[in-house]
Amino acid sequence: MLYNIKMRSSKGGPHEEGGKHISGAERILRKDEIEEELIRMYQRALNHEKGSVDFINIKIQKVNEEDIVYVPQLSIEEFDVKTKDDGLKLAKEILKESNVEDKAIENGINSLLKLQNSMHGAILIDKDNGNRLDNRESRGVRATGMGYADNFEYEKIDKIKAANDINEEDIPGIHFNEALVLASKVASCKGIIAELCWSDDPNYLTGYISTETTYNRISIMKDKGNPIGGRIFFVDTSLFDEEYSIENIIDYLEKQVVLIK
Ligand code: WAQ
Ligand code: MG
Repeated sequence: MLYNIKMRSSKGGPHEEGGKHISGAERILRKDEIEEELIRMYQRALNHEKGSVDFINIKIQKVNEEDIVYVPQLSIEEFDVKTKDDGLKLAKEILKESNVEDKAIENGINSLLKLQNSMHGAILIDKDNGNRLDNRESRGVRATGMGYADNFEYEKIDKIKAANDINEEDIPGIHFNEALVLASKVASCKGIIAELCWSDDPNYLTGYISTETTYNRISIMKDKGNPIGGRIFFVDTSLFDEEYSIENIIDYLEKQVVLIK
């Protein structure tokens, strides 16, 4: 039996009452793994570099085995750049190689650069003309329901944590692991051809461009201290028809349970 464990924390009240989002996390785990994870998520919510929280929501939800889709993990490429400008330039090149048109690349990157606040989820953009496709405004579309089929990757992280007595958020690899799982789910969605992301954690400068096959990590995508991050999912609308539309994509992102093998 598997369970989806989700945490979200905010400051100034719950998210739905206008509180500021501080952190969120989710894992899909076996029953015997849940108890420990609840404590970890609680500690993580409390100890975030973005500040103290006054609202924490932790949700546990059973996952039906028959609803699970298994997808491969993206392969990983790493790029070291010296400046944010070099990072963004490389990001544009990778997007272009992945068939995203110039206009959409420009709109995508600019819509993240001009955010006044971080969104809760991602912006969906038409990969040909750069138009925004979702109507979620400042909330965006949040991908949920993903995890590793086997949790050994997380266990590795836990060992590092125990050995070094550090906070979950400061663990080398936690951002990376969670982003890789998210990007692998997003890439498995029919119609999404690429994703662009950088963190909203002020001191986490690494971002990525993922394509249908590869997670391209770029060492610097934003200025140190910048608390605004975001995600863009680039969508190929040419395969839309009566049976398949943006609603199906949003449904898959928000609801389909996906485990990474
Ligand atoms: N679905 C859609 N968008 C999301 C989700 C989600 N589940 N979670 C976060 N976002 C959006 C939201 O706008 C956040 O402000 C933004 O992404 C950044 O989220 O070393 O830490 O959780 O290879 O801060 C990437 C590089 C780190 C990792 C990403 O994102 C690496 C990161 P954060
Ligand atoms: Mg963050």
